[in-house]
Amino acid sequence: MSWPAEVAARYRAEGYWLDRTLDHWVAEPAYPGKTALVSGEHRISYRELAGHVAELASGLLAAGLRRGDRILVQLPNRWEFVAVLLACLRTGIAPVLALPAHRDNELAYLARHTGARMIVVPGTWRGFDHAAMATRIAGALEWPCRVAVCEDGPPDWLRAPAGPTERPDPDDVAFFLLSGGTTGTPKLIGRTHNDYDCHIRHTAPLAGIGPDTVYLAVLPAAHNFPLCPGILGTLAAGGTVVLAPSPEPAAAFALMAREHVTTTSVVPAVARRWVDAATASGPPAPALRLVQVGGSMLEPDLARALPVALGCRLQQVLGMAEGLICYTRLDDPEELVTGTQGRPVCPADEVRVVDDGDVDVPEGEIGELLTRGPYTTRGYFGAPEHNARAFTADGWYRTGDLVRRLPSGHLVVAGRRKDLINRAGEKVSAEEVEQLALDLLDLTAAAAVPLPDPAVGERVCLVVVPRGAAPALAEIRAAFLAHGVAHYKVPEQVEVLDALPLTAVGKVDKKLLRAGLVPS
Ligand code: OOB
Repeated sequence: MSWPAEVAARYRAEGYWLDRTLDHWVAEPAYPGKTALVSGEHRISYRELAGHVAELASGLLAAGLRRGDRILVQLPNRWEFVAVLLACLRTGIAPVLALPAHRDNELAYLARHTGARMIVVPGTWRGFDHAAMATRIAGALEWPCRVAVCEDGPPDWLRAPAGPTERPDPDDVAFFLLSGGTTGTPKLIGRTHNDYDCHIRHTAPLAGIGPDTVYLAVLPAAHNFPLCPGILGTLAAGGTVVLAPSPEPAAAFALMAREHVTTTSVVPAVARRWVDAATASGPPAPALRLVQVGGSMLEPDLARALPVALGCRLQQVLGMAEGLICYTRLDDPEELVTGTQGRPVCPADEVRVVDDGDVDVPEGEIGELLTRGPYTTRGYFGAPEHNARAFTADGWYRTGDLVRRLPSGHLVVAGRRKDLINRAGEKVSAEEVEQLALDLLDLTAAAAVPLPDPAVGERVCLVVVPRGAAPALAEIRAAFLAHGVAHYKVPEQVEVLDALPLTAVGKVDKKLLRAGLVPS
């Protein structure tokens, strides 16, 4: 699914799509000797980065991959992530950006669904053997799929002497992001060079990104939030990207002070820990100018406390891997910065707020946010049935978010219609957890619902109707983990009922379930 020809023509004519590839700056960087990446003890200049990218691009081709092929990339925040991503951008091989937290359950599905021809992983990371997992998954596929293990750099066989490569078309998919989905299986969003380049050009200036930016990538780099403008926007502008292995305050603050970090992006759960730590020990880094916060609801008290504790400005971000991004502006009055989730970043972003019948609600009233625009996808990869529900016939994406629009255009998130649990910014599909519970446990029914949690915002509560003896939480967790389910999706509380409450139309009444639950 892509933009209709007349819409694409308009985006080109109006300068939203420039018909260039996302790696346009790599081959001839503006500041070749300057540090592009800081990763552990590695400091990599733009010139060195260009060398790595050229060798990896040739290596991917020498391994038999071609433009249009798909590979899985599961790398933590290390320089190899950036180098492999840029090599893919050069060759038109589309990486599926998996999270380091994903396990067999998620990666095996992604490999199969995308026909992946290579899996790129770290060796052992945080005590988990990613190389063994990737080998298991690749071995179970009916087609050849190589495993590239990056241990202090990509493997030697993935490097070949730099040479000419076929260049992708700017309308090709640059990479696949995972949706914060609501369906039983994760959905993939193919972001094109043209759309993502537009996205970067419209966010970077609003976050003050320039050659003097030192950006700390502290959220998993495979997420849209740290990629744009974050990693890709900072590199395109000639700044420096510092890759942080963890958002843990002591380590992150030390890195911020040492590298004179100016800008970063975090989810509210991380913001809360940073504000608590900085309130005790003082602002982490004098150079810090801006902290972007998004991914889940930011409480107004935390929004007010953050600039004081961290000694910088706050920018609220309402974003989604599907496209639309809203920012509060650097010159917005304080009440908009603390009390709203910003307004769309691009003049061509279209926004509607509608009721159940898709009729626009009056300004200021709550409704579902629909959106369309030059960097908002028109459909998920290989999911025609889901696309028919998630998009209107004329291309609007149904975000599932309930919002109110102010006269200034700023949006205030008021809740959501979609059935997911937003755990510290990681989206967990209720349907996926329910299906796993039914498959792995002896149950007649299961419902996954969010429970308020002071540390992560919402956690996964599983309500079960057992067939026989009620399973204990430990048993449920063990079954999920043994099946290779990512840790953040594993239920953290269990409630046992004789039957699930139903609505008048016979659906599970999740509102009633949520209301009756007490966090333990
Ligand atoms: C970001 O992207 P996703 O794809 O993981 O999740 C999107 C969903 C939104 O539809 C909304 O439900 C929620 O996450 N969300 C927020 C929010 N920002 C995102 N809910 C409340 N307040 C906010 N500020 O989460 C994402 C992508 C790019 C930038 C920032 C966040």
